[in-house]
Amino acid sequence: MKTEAAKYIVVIGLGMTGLSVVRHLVKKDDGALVKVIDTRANPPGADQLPEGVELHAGGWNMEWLLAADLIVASPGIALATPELQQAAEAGIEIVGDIELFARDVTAPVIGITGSNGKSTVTSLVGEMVKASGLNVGVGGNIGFAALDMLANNHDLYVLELSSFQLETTSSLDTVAAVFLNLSEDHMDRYDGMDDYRDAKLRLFDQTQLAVWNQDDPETKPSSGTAVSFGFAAGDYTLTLKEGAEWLTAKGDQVMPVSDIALVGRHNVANCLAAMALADAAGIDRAAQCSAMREYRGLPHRCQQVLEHEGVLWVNDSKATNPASSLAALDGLQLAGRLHLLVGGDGKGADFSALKPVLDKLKVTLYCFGRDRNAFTSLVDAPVVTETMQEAMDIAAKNVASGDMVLLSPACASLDQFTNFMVRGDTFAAYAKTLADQSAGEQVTP
Ligand code: UMA
Ligand code: ADP
Repeated sequence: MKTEAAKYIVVIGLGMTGLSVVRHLVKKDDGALVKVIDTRANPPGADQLPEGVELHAGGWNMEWLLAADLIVASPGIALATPELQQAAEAGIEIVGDIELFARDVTAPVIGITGSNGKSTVTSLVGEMVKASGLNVGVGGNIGFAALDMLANNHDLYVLELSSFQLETTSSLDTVAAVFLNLSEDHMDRYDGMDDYRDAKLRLFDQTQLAVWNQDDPETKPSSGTAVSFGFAAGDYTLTLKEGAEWLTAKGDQVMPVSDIALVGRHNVANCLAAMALADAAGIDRAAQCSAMREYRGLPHRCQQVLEHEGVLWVNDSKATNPASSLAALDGLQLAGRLHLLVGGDGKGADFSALKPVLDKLKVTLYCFGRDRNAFTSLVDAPVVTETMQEAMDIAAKNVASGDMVLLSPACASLDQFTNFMVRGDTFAAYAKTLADQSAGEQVTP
């Protein structure tokens, strides 16, 4: 029962975020009554709910919702959902997990958003802070709920923030925050690019230093203290030294680009952004350089998972929008043919930007998943299949030494997989199965 003193808090969505919110609220032990609603019939994490916390699954419970003093909504639930709109119109405050984090965090926070590169920059900055000897918490949209970090009392937090999380956040103070880039994504959740951009720009509202991308003017803040990064201009940029490109911070030539362990031009931009953030948090250059020399990146981002009979199998399952697939294809040089696997949940995106790059490559395009037909006009003679595995079966028969089979789907995975990690792991495992089969066929007369 709701009491006069206690707050009645309804958490919408279980999963990783909802569970972290419940754990946080229960731990506070301030008499709040906490209930959870999840529209899924079998929400993930139900078995881990602390005792005494009621769950309503498989639909909405408007009685609970409209009686709440505070609603904490998971990022997977759009604020435009009619039930949440009704609650907002009734004057009930709606926040997200990051807002709760912001209200309770006491150590400095670095915030990272953008359409692509968030996880890479978040983990790279985390490595830089670690190399400097500080106890760092790395979390948020990267896959570790922000509130779950608070109990560890870190010296500094590095938070990856999605536009969904920023929509429900209004008091996050950061020592530095970056908006890495803007490209089409999540058009099923936003009324166009301006709406999506505005959600991301909220990160700059209360930062001590806004870091933006000179090569993508849409990321520029309208006010406040700012620094920029960019290939040709900016406070963090590239300059030449004896014919070689160097990462250059505010005029200091810091490190040759060729020393960066991460591969790909987009990762040079990610390094420039990471340096700007690390500088703002007082991380010394030696620690920054040692992280950039060592850090090889996260799985599922252009990760080679197999080399078999001269064919490379590369898992870029995290390419969930057209710009991230473009980054994988940009400057790709192959002795043989590219077998590119695309498709899934297209989130309403326009894939035509891939065409000019595909035109330059010797490529066979395999289109799978729910939105496979959105890709078929990009090349002559696409291979169209229902599933990724069927596409891989056909690719395995088509490949020759020097070729690459690249999963860079430009789509979310949720139409056929639990998440992008499961899609990437499935790709890697099935590639090995196909390789074993072909090895078996060769020894069997
Ligand atoms: N859902 C329902 N009904 C509900 C609640 C959720 O149908 O009542 C569905 C949503 O439509 C969504 C899915 O369940 O598709 C997962 O949503 P969630 O809010 O339960 O997700 P969490 O498990 O809490 O994971 C979230 C982030 N997921 C999303 O924003 C969709 C994770 O980012 C993040 O790592 C985690 O919190 C910890 O902060 C994932 C992601 O895909 C990697 N993010 C998007 C992206 O990067 O493009 C934004
Ligand atoms: P995010 O967390 O924003 O999804 P990731 O670092 O996980 O970003 O990378 C997602 C995808 O985007 C991968 O395919 C990766 O190769 C690509 N990518 C990484 N950084 C950039 C960038 N700066 N610009 C474009 N694509 C990028």
